[in-house]
Amino acid sequence: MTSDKKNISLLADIFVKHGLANIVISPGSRNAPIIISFANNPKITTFTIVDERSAAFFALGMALQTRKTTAIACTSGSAALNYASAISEAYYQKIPLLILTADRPQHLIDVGDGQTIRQNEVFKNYVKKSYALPGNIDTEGEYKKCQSTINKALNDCNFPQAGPIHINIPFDEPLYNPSRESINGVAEILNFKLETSFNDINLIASEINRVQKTMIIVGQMPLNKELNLVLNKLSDFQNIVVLSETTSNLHGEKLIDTIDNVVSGFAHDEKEGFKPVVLISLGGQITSKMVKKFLRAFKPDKHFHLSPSGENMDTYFCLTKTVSCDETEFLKLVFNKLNPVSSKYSSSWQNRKRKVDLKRNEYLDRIQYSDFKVLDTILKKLPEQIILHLGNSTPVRYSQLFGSKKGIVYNSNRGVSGIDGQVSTAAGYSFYSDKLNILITGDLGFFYDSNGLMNNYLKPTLKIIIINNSGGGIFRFIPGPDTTPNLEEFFVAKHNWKAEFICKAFDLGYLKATNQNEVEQVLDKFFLVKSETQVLEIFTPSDKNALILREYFKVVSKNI
Ligand SMILES: Cc1ncc(C[n+]2csc(CCOP(=O)(O)OP(=O)(O)O)c2C)c(N)n1
Ligand SMILES: [Mg+2]
Repeated sequence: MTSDKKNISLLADIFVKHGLANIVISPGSRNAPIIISFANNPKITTFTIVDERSAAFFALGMALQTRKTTAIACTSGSAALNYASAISEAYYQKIPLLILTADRPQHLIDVGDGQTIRQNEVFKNYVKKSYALPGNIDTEGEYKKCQSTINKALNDCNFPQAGPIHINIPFDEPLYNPSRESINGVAEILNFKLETSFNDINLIASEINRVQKTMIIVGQMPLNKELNLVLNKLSDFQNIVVLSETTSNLHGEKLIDTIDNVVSGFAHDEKEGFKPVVLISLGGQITSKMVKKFLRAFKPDKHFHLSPSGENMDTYFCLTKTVSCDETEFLKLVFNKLNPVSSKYSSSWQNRKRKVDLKRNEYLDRIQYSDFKVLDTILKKLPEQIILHLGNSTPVRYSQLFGSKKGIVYNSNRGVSGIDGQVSTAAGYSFYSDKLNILITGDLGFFYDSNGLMNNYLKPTLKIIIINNSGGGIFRFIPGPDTTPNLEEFFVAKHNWKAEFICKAFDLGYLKATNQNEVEQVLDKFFLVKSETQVLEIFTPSDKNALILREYFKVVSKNI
């Protein structure tokens, strides 16, 4: 069974022929043809989530985990606008999301009809492309045009690099009529291969061979074992240092994966010595504000950015050239052209890292119960082979101080760093994942997206840890807010909220801890329970956290 609206029936048919299977639909009337065409197609798995903002983040998490385009569909009006924050995250994190918004026919826009806004291209600033389907496809010409628009849109979701695509679809009434005959579309699947330029390979290899100090910095990336291998091999060169973050999903003995620890310890007069001459960057957002500040102040002579889509990401305001390439293939070919260069550059970074990481451990052994101590305890007790979702604000930033652990896949909405979709994203990611999925979120991030629990798809392998420090603790730490009279009320948004009854409302397991002993006791139990989705709320002393973290950065930079 499908809808009698041929445009959407054709889309559902071609969606399947592109090898796609998942769609998250929010209830409504104008999108009834989408519900009928997708929910009754045995080859499509259709999820229903009421809150469109949460539905879009759920789909984003699912697309991230399946590495396949996931669709979302909603009715007309403000429903569509609720997709915006997840769409912007998908855009900057390069995640394939197909956005289907049902709309009124053009003649019903701005004439006082209910639930009607100007939806065409409504997301144009943060989608790769916006399309609109014709309302009717009765002629051969209209049919062909609709089919080619659908194929273009589905291919655009992944080539040359993944991202969100919007299709706005007008439906006239009646909306609920089924049709027994399905439309048989033709899928045109692009077979896209990124060309690697040998000139660029030679250029970059000769630059590296020419200088004593090359830095490779890796932003957010999905797990990629081949990339991890070639970067580890590159980190063996004396003149190359490889900087990564937990969200880079890389692991290796010589990778500098605690960037903030190392850079925060640089005395002003030694920064010139640690700066690179040649900088190569790849991947998405860099979380460390410190390294951005360092490289913007101590600019390399040359900066090359590797990007499949050829985007000009001039993060350090000294970009020399963007190289369109598959980063892994490209670095492998560069590696084959490198000569050993005698240099102290890599060892100077390695030595510094060893020293500051030691200081970190000494400091952690003697501090009192606090966010920092709790994160240390959680990270030490994490089971192996898990998916770790890191909330924005302090959870993802604390993780950078500890470095990456082998066997853990790290996710975080670092595309635009919003705190508005963390629970929904983890829920969507964990749906098809066969691993334990653990989300570490701040309290405001949890309460903001507690609607992420408002669906019937929560897996028992999803565990949520809330670090409840009674507000936006980050604002007590960063310079600025505490110089104003508005810190606690308008920056931290101080509160006394607790998650217990939200968990009861959604029938989830709930545990809490209020001191170090309780945290240590409850964690082992928490990670072992596989029978239900659980929330562990850890209450920390809001007045101590910032002092302890500020003191930490003083300690790691003293007498180093
Ligand atoms: C959607 C959205 N609104 C506002 C912000 C600004 N912001 C950044 S961090 C933060 C506080 C987050 O508090 P919490 O989740 O408790 O984490 P904590 O700072 O305590 O670690 C806010 C409001 C944001 N990043 N995203
Ligand atoms: Mg907080």
